[in-house]
Amino acid sequence: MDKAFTLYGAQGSGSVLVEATLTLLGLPYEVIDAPAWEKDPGVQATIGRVNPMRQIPALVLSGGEIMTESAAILTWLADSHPGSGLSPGLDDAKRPAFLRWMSFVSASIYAHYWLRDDPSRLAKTGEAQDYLLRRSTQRIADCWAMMDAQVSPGRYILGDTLTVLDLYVTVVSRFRPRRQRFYAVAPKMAAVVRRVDEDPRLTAFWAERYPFDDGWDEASEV
Ligand SMILES: N[C@@H](CCC(=O)N[C@@H](CS)C(=O)NCC(=O)O)C(=O)O
Repeated sequence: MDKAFTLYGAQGSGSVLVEATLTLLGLPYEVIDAPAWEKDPGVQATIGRVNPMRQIPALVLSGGEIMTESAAILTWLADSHPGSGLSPGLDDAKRPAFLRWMSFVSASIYAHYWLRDDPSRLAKTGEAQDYLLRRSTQRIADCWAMMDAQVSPGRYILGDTLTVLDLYVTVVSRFRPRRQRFYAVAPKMAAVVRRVDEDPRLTAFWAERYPFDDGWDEASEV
């Protein structure tokens, strides 16, 4: 079968969000490996061809249109397959909360990783870079805590149906400072992400694209 989607991504990165969504939807896709944080000119040229921001994920649709921005990609994929339940519909009472938290994870948490992937972008000395990393780590933890205090999960964040918001939180909470820190500041969502980690539909997928290697959840200082 033709691959309807081409995804620029990398193992253990934000592209895993999109890959997990495509996997749950049963949609064919191919991944072009482009670990965008690497300075390698070949990698930079590869991702630069589809995303001038030189960031992943970047999704090329069957008609050639390019989508970047993880929250937009996930929302669009889920909305395009309403039978999947992966997003609340436009007239669903959970829709405002869905949009609110999708945007929140993107803007208030994931956006920090432009700095974190290369702190020299904003600070010159090692000391200043270390300071920025520590402060952004704290900010990320604070944002998770604020979100956790304002949601009332059932089996999943918005109730008892898995949505792409659950995938979003599950994957982004694995980025540094990693899960143990997340579990400490976001106890309600901790139960949800553990459930998504263990979803049998994704067992083989996680093993290949974001394996639970030794020490995968250990908290890091920065
Ligand atoms: N706003 C983007 C952020 C994407 C992002 O930060 N991707 C990281 C990888 S997880 C990246 O490409 N980092 C490389 C860089 O910024 O140089 C989105 O939501 O998709």
